[in-house]
Amino acid sequence: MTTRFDQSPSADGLWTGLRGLDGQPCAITVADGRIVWTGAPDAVPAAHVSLPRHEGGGALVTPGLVDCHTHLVYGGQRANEFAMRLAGASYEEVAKAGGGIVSSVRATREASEDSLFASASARLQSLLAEGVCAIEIKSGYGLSLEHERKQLRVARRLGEAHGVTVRTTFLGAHALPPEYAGRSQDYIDLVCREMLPALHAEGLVDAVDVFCERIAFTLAETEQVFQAAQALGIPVKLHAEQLSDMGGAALAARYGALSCDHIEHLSQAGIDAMAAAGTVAVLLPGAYYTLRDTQLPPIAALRAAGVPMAVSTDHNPGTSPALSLLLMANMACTLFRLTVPEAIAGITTHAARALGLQDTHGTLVAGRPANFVLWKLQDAAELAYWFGQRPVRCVVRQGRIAEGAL
Ligand code: DI6
Ligand code: FE
Repeated sequence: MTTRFDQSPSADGLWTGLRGLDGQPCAITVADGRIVWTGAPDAVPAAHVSLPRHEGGGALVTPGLVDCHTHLVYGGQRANEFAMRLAGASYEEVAKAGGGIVSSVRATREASEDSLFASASARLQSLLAEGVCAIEIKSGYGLSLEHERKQLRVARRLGEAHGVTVRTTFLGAHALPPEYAGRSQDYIDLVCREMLPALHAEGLVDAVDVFCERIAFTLAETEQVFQAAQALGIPVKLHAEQLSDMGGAALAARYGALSCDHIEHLSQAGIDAMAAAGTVAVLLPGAYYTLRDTQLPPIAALRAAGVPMAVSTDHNPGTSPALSLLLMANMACTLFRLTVPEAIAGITTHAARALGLQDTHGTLVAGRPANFVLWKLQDAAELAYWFGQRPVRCVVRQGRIAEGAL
């Protein structure tokens, strides 16, 4: 399939006239799509001096951004629920009234694979144009083998077509499908015994997630899914303590989870367990904002415990219809009081770690695939300062100048 990405120019050569996040001048050499050297402009290896030049003109450079928590593939949209909430209904009341996740399940089941690909492609393009070079995409709006497979296949196709690293997460335990009403255990058995093994065998599952919440699945059900994942050697992560403290984070940490996400109601015990397990805290200010939540995640305690904090869009049609990771960085600072360096690490280094991609993404290091962004900005703080604009000059993704130009 011919795509715009395939036609983008190679980024191979010597990139000069750059400034790093520390404000210091720097240069990068790219060969065969990989970073082969990075350092000070006066230390460029002699062998690189004659390579084709890409002159940055003093542009700020950062690693490619990483959006580590999205539900990007779904049918329809849910602006009607936005209106219901404006009229006073809570997220839980909307869900109980037949809206919520289950209404996206209906629309996703009705949609063809190609139409899901087309709608998710358009959304993905917004994120890519802002510098995203790796993204997690969850299933969870199919809730049957056939329809979860369809979502995950679309996620894989998006990665190939757009030249972006996609990590797929199986979120079969997102909500109880209507045909299993009152039979939660039967559905969890289906998830563990049929759906997960089949999708894993098809190479569609990079990680497994559960929505552990009083409106979704219990701690015991969550553990059953984790056991099934562990038996197949698949890493886990968790939608934990968003609306209440269920003890999910401590459970996830016991299973060596990559991340616990949302965590507004996270307890100190949960924080300690995450710190000990090296589990990343994924902060989702878009959902906090949309739901007009008032319970702040325990940022100071996470910081004190040394838990790495990532920031993500949580893009989904119900609680976070957000398509700007920089806006999320801004909100993480304004709403959650992250420092600017924390917010930048949250959408690069720590986000990569939340996906198990810490050895290939999220930092500018020789030997890694060339994923970096040149910004029309003077100061690193501007990354989290502006909102509603796209200050990208160009994006090098998978070794190509994929967005913008010099
Ligand atoms: N947490 C979320 O943020 C989304 N799912 C979840 O478990 C919300 C999904 C939706 O409302 O469609
Ligand atoms: Fe989510």
